[in-house]
Amino acid sequence: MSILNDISSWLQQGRAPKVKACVQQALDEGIPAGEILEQGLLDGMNIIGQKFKNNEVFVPEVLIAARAMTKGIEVLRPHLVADGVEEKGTVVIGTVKGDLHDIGKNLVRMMMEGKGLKVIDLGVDVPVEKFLEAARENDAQIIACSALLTTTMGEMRNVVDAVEASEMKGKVKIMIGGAPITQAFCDQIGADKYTPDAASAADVALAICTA
Ligand code: B1M
Repeated sequence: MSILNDISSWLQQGRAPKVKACVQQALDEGIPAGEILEQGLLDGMNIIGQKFKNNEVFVPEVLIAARAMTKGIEVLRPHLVADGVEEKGTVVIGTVKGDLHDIGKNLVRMMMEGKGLKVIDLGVDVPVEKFLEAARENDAQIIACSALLTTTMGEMRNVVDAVEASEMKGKVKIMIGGAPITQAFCDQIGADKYTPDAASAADVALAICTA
């Protein structure tokens, strides 16, 4: 069994110390950080997601798997984020109000930091006003919203509407993403950019900030 399979497997069992050790071992073996993320950590989390959907595992198992994933990402983080890159712009990021999922949002943040962007992370369950306040205070070019629930994705429309109604209209771009989000939804609510994954979110954010 390869080390990437081990990472996926330990993650599914929620064994954070094992996940950390295997991620470190994979790095020591010279496996690129992106590969460890995709084929180890994300592979394990996708399997857990599928089992969660099929009622084969429940919230506690998902939570400990998520914690193991976060620990693995901590080891990977310095390898995903380039050191000492000059800041090229400012992004305010958060998971929208009512939504507590933060793993994808954290990946987006890391990838953006890796592109040399300054990222103000507001965490989860972020109300509209907090996004606007942080963007205003930090003179951000982008507000980036993540949502994982069909019941919370509507909050993104509220962010768009609030920016439209403020003095920031036209100055700050709104990027959206998360599992239930699509380009069609982005068009429907009038957000500026939808991206399906963390890497493309970082590319688009950099393009906006350096345009
Ligand atoms: Co929840 N959950 N969850 N959950 N959870 C989902 C999302 C679900 C699809 C599971 C399922 O039924 N198959 C389902 C949503 C169904 C729906 O709305 N259609 C669901 C549900 C129902 C729930 C609860 C309601 C369960 C309950 O209590 N009965 C509850 C809600 C709590 C709340 O938020 N208010 C809940 C709770 C939880 C946990 C707390 C247990 C835990 C979250 C822990 C945490 O985040 N710290 C959890 C988890 C882990 C999941 C699954 C299994 C995995 C999510 C994840 O982290 N994926 C998930 C099933 C799944 O997605 N397969 C599920 C890995 C992550 C890297 O992917 O976040 O999609 P993701 O991010 C991707 C892209 O989407 C994108 O980039 C990332 C990768 O490159 N992306 C962006 C994300 N944000 C972006 C922003 C961008 C651009 C790209 O631009 C700004």
